[in-house]
Amino acid sequence: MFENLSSRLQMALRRVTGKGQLTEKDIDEMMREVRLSLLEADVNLKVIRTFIANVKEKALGEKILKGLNPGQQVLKIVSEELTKVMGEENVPLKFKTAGVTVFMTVGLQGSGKTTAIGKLGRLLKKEGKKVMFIAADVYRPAAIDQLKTLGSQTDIFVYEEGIKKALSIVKNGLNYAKENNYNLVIIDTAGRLEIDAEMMQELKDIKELAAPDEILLTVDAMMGQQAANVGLSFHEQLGCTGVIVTKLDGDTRGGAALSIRQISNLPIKYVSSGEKLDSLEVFHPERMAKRILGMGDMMTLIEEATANISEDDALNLMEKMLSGKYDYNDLLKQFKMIKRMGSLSRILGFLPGMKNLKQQISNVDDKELFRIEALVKSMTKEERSNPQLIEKQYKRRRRIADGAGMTVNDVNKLIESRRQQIKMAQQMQNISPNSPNPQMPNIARTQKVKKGKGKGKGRFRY
Ligand SMILES: Nc1nc2c(ncn2[C@@H]2O[C@H](COP(=O)(O)OP(=O)(O)O)[C@@H](O)[C@H]2O)c(=O)[nH]1
Ligand SMILES: [Mg+2]
Repeated sequence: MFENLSSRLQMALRRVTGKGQLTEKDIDEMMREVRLSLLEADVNLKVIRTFIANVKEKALGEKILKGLNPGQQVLKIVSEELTKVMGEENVPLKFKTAGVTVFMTVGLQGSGKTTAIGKLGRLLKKEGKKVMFIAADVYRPAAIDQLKTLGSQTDIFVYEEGIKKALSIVKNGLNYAKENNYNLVIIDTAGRLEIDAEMMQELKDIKELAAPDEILLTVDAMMGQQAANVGLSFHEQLGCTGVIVTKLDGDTRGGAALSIRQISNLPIKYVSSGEKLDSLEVFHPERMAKRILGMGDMMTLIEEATANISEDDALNLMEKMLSGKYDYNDLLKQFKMIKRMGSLSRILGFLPGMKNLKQQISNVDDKELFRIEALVKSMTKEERSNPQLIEKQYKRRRRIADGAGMTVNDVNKLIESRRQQIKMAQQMQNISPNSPNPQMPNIARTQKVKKGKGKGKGRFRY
């Protein structure tokens, strides 16, 4: 996400962050580079001008230049202003307190409406909503099939009547939802490559009939500013309530998306960065700014971790590592956790300073996970739970390697990485500031607290 912009901006900022003292000239030079990187990312000109003016005004203040750590302060200012460009804070979706909440997505054809519906439905269903989709893109039979496929993947009912009048499908669909106690309906509408009056009228009619709580405009980040502007005419005519920026994984530009908030005043509510169902994220401007500037986004990572990994699992693994009982079954379990959160490279992207590393190792590392998984699966039950067996016997290592189509050397590496994992966990435990007695593992005390208060089930502490 924003990979190019991110590395350019970080480079520009490195001019000032390492310095003990800053001059106006330093700031000017840095800002020239910042401006270029924003231009290159296709951020709207007006947005760039305001951004640069604001950062300069603040950064050139006496206090900053003469203060402690001026570079870090400038970084903070850039981060705050970038946050402002993207809209200060997340604006959550609106739900009715009773009855059927209705969302509709609008946007140009191919901008990602249908895909976004599948992802959003999946997320909201996880949060406990009873979700139903209505297939109201009736101009291409393939569009209905696409929604039905998404419905079956997410186990969400799709109301459809094939190719009929969109308005009557929506009407019948909403009645069906009421009768069957759904509390959230998302309507998939048609788009065109260009805005046309007939389509717009149909959308207006659907809006009037369904009185949606959210009209979400999908904007394709890969299509640049021109497309963003065309997309915005939906807002002028329909009064949208929020934006879903799609295809942020496409990179190169994406700056158009960054400009949307300023141009339209519409809040970005979600961002999508892939074709897979789990690649939709709630948009938090501040966290995104930090991520772009390489300052990391631990909040999102922690939220995702707590949603996908239970406290018991995490504690259990940690305990096993500390006692050295961590075996190959546990290793597999950990991979499953990583997979539930997307991929290793995705996780790395959230960590401060990991962006460059991520680019270097991204795909390689996810492949590595699969290779290791294959090796573990080629072990017998006994070998998985008793790591010493394979450490002692070459014959076993040979068999495991052959079974997985790899070499004994690969098995040796796996043995070594298990050892390293245990060693690292033990070292981290010893240097933890919360551990006054290095001999006494933290984990034991954490568990006591947990039992005593009985709180925080399903979450784990940091
Ligand atoms: N790479 C990538 N592709 C996406 C994303 N969202 C949607 N797509 C793809 O974009 C194409 C058009 O999406 P679709 O949902 O059918 O757009 P619609 O015409 O607006 O409904 C499909 O091939 C999707 O798989 C995304 O975030 N990243
Ligand atoms: Mg569609």
